[in-house]
Amino acid sequence: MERKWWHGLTAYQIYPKSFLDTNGDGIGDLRGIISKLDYLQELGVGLVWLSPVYASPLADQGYDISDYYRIDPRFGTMDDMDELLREAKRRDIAIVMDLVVNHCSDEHKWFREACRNPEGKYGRFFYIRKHQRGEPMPCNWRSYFGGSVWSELPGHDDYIYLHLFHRKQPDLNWENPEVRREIYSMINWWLDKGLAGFRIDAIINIKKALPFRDYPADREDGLSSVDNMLFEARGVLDFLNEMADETFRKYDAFTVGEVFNEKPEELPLFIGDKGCFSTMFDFGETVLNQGSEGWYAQKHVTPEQYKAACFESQRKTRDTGFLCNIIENHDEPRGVSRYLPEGTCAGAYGVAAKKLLGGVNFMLRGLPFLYQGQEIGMENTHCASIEEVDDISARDQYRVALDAGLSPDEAMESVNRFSRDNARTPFQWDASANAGFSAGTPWLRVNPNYREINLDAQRGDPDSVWNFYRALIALRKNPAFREAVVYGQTTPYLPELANVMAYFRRSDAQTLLVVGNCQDTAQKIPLPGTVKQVLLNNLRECVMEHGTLSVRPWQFVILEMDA
Ligand code: TEU
Ligand code: CA
Repeated sequence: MERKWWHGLTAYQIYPKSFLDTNGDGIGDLRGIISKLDYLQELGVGLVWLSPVYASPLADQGYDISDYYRIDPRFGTMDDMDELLREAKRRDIAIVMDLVVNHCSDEHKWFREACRNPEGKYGRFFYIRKHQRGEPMPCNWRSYFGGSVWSELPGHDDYIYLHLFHRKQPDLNWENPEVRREIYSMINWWLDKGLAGFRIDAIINIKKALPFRDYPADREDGLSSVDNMLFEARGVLDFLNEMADETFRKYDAFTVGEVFNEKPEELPLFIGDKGCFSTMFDFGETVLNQGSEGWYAQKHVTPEQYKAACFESQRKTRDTGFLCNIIENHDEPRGVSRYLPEGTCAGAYGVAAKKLLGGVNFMLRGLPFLYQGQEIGMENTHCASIEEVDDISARDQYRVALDAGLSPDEAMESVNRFSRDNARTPFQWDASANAGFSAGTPWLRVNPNYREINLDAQRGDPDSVWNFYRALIALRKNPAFREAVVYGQTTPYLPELANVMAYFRRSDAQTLLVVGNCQDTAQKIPLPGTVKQVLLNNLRECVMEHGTLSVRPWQFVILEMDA
């Protein structure tokens, strides 16, 4: 495997709207990010992904872009962006932005033109079809946010257009070379500015299985998941390689794809040495227990399932490349609320368990990607009724649950577990009003637990979640352990030992043993050799006698073994 400039870094996702508001309008902004670059440096971050800050009506919080060449005034100005790039560079932090090109906003000039003249040049930028009211739609696909993927073209009762996501996110027609050229020029414009690369949104969706056709209905609404279409679509890699040749490859840019539904044999084509992306996210754990029914039917993930999914991802990438290891992002609940057994965060072992989850994930081979607030152990929030929920996906899932016969309370329970709002509540900087996020009214309610969980309280506490993450990042950066921590292969150790997640990371010269005891009871674990030193421990002591490691509930250790 070829070595790349980004391999040894620790990456961090910023959701700008919720990071830090500097002008009191309740919305996080670029100036807020600039003012926290020293913080990110102190934490040890080497690469930052910014969720979208482009001009946008924010129907899907910026994933609906109305101008790719402008910064939304709510986030700041292009001068702020340039300053951010400059200041980040001074601190050795690479900045990557979101690339959202499966769709744009219905307020983008291309779509406005298409509405003016559906048969003209810009009509061909989208999937627009002639259609009489009452006729069946060209296909019965369900949009990711609920309802048909087809909506009436504004201003025309005899045309419809395709949107796999919200109706304010019309899909761009990648089959049209003019669309692709526009996208590539835009990408190069940003790379010329000094951007290090992109996180590439929903990219697998750009290739549609054509001609449009129905698939078997899989819910009460009579529609069919887009997954069925994606499974059949062929040729997405032709688009992606063309894009990489025209853009990223010329700049040695860093790219991370948001790819679900890849076919196993395609993995090297995505992230191998000649792959179209540098890397992509490991969603192996994210998709656990996801069925076609919806959130309400989704069961809690057990530690055993979690372990098996991690090891499977490690196995399938060992000769191919790096995936990005995550426990959460802006589309998911908080990792600690999701993967730790119910009640753990609030219980006696909460802090230890949060560190354990962070540790077992961070130490896997790949690029560790933290999401803002993860480093202080931020948790899910709670909404009493659907009116308090902002997330369009959660609102749709509430309906899905009601349609399936659940009571409003039960439906809210599933919304509270999975709502994207969980990750989007403002960053908890300190114990002052609004967690120090804003002097105004935050756009989304601050999690009321901010008085206990905030950065300020954790900074000076050597036993805090934050100081633990800092130690993990420092270990990854330490040249003495780089070969094992960054490049060492992962080998599961005693995988059959229930609720214990243990693995080796081995380089030619070193063997590290990572052990996490994912349960409320102590456990004795045979040691596979002599321990040279304890590199990291989420508790104060580490008991090792007669070839046995005795771990306490939720204890996590990294041991250096005699090679
Ligand atoms: O998410 C894509 C998304 O919704 C996935 O969950 C989807 O299931 C996948 O594409 C299937 O192939 C991204 C963003 O992260 C999210 O915030 C946006 O709402 C969405 O795209 C639309 O841009
Ligand atoms: Ca602001």
